[in-house]
Amino acid sequence: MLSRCIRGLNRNYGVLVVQSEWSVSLRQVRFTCSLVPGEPKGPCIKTPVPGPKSKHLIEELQKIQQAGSVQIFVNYDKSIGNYLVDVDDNIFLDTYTQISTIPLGYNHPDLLRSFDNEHNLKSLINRPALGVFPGEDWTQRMLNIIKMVAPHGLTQLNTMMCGACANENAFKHAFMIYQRKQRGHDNFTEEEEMSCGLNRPPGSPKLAILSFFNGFHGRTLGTLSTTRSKFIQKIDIPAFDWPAAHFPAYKYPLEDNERENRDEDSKCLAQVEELFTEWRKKNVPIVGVIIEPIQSEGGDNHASSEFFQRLQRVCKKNDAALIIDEVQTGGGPTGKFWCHEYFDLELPPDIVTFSKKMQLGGFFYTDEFRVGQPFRTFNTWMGDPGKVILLENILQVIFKENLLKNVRETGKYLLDGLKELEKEFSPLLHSSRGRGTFVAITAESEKLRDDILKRLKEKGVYGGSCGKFAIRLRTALVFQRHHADIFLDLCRHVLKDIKCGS
Ligand code: PSZ
Repeated sequence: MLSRCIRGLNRNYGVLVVQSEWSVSLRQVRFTCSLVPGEPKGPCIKTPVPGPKSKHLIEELQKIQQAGSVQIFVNYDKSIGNYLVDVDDNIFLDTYTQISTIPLGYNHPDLLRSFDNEHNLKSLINRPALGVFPGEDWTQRMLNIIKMVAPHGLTQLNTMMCGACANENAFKHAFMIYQRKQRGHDNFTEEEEMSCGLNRPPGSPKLAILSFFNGFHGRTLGTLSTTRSKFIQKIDIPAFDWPAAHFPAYKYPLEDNERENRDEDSKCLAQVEELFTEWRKKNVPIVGVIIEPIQSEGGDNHASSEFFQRLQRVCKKNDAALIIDEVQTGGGPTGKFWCHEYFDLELPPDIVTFSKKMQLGGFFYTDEFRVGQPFRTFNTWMGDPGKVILLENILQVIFKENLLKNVRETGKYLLDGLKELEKEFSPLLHSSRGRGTFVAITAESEKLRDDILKRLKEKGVYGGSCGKFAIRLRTALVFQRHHADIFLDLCRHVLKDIKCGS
């Protein structure tokens, strides 16, 4: 069926997909067991991308909103496992998974059954204001999530709507807890109560959150002040005047640049320390530091365990909350459930935020970061029981099928493959890096990076970009070696085509 599809493709659009290595990996694929039943054997492209149906739908949507970011319209009934099917019946191997959000691939059978049970269906359709009227099983569901995946030492959990919402509330906890420590108790003065209505101190105190250049923490008004990856995300929006430090920029391969990279850690940490001192002098203390375990939108920038351990010590010394933003890294793609588990921190982080693969936003935190009064961490929905039902099922599949092991093994295979490509096509590509299947490679230029991704898409693979020059993979946890073979083979084709100028 696939070869028919590919022959048709060549005839109609002149896209050369079939070459020798490609056929070899397809033969291998045929005998490989998939973690999601019913997957096709490989991608299959029948029209230019976007195809005529997608194009028409994009034009219709464009009439009612700026839809310039929409690439294709998707058929979510037909999409399956690691394969995304568009409305023109093109089948893509999806290595980007809705910006890293689909843990078990599309239409996983265990998730399709989530609402067969009447109780679960009723939990879905009667969406409660969770801060006021939770259902009888809500506490048990939260306890299940804590038991299964709470980061070590973090006993408290609040769910929210999205990643930005999680970070926004993490900042608020850092501020509220800092102020409580300053006062020594939980009561407010009349002056504080009155001045916050005017957005002025002492009720609205001058406090800061430190973030890192190239970090991404969301687009809501508070988090946007800590997001520093692309101007288009920030321009025209008023921002808090908050400090930023440099995130380490490592030289690759890591094993050949150990000393330089260690010096880079020290340079960045010295800057963080200086900022703490400077802002204290300005009477705007930094009370929280937010950081991604791997800077994702900003270019898949990694930092060493030592860097994170030392950063935690600096935070402790300055009485600032360490907020680890696991929105993109959390839920298993790095091969551990939380990426910060790799860092061997001396103490648990104060707050860990999540969203994406976890289905809804939220944050885990220590007892110390519990707020004294109700109605301070609050909004209408504060999460969604329907999403938590999906999350419980997802976690069960992750542990039952040992998907973190799959991620580590496939990830190693994928990274080795990228390193080979890097050698073969030097200097077009360099700096392959990653943990688990959370991998990236840097292209020689932005133009080349975009060209590779465009050609991959035309051959049936959706990949992602990040930073200025990087290609990143954000596969589902059910991405296996045979999927990696398809990705690597098609990359090789694309690079050969680019090299010989076709
Ligand atoms: O352009 C955008 O708005 C994008 S593209 C990818 C994201 C956002 N990622 C979201 C994200 C994240 O990667 C990290 C590390 N922290 C926070 C967020 C914000 O999550 P959402 O989008 O759910 O608000």
